[in-house]
Amino acid sequence: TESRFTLDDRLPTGYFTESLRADVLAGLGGTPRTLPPKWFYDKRGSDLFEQITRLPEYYPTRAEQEILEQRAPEIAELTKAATLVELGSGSSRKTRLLLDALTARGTLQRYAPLDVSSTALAEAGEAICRDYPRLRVAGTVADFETDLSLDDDPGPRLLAFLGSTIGNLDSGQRLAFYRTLSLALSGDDVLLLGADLVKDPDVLVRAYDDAAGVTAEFDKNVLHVLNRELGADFDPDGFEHVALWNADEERIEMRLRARTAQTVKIPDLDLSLDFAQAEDLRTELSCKFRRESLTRELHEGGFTVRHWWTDSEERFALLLAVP
Ligand code: AVJ
Repeated sequence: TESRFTLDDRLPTGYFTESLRADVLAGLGGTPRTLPPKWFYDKRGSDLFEQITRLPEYYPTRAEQEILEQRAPEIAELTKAATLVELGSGSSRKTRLLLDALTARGTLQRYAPLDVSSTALAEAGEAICRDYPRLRVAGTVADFETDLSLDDDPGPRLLAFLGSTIGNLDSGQRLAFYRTLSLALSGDDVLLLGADLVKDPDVLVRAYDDAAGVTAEFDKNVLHVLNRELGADFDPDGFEHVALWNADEERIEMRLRARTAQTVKIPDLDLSLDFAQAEDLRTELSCKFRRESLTRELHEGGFTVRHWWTDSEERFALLLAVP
């Protein structure tokens, strides 16, 4: 498989430590205190997320899978893609539905996953290389928020951004992302975007605060990451996992709420943080979408929505948009 598999590491040296330090300085000192969700995903965090996708309460993965099972052949026919680019590829279960359909259609030459984790890319890339003997796999280690250059992949390109990861961005970040992406794509390329939809708040809150406590562990994992990477002394048991529905912004907010007043030291940053009792540290936004407003914001960002598919219960949407 060696010759069909390449891995291009485009992260600047010291990227992890440097951007973690910058994010912690910017986010933990402010009010409200925030951290970007990308720091959840070390080895343990990625394993916990895999467990989340199998929880009875966490419907998005299954709903999106259902749509892809139904629509992958149609997507292959509509796009006739020569390259499947995947942002934030993670586990490849859903990717394979697209690879199968595009392989059957006979147009696919290359799979180009882009992720910040080189180990995740290497593992998933090797497996896909093995299972698709005529496919070239060209992985890129990069942070899609800062580096989106899609270079010389053969077109038409199908750019998949699945799992409603788009919901992690606030509206300003989403607009910037659409604009960069629409400029990077050419006329016959398409964007395939997965988006979780607004629904009963109880269903949403349960999806982010499951009975088994896996999401709570996932949330607190970011504190373990800060302890290990920056020498911080967070006591994860000193914080309570909270998932709340922000009805005005139509988003789930995950927070870690200090159980008691406490001081946290981060020696590598010369920081000492005083948490009041019940003070929140916001660890993730998970925005939920409606057809009209998502179509409108994509349009502002340079995309026209051509197809909109949902699962049978209309919990999740998969859309195809062109620049
Ligand atoms: C991977 C960002 C799509 O927001 O649903 C799952 C992450 N957080 N449970 C989401 C997540 C808590 C997930 N995304």
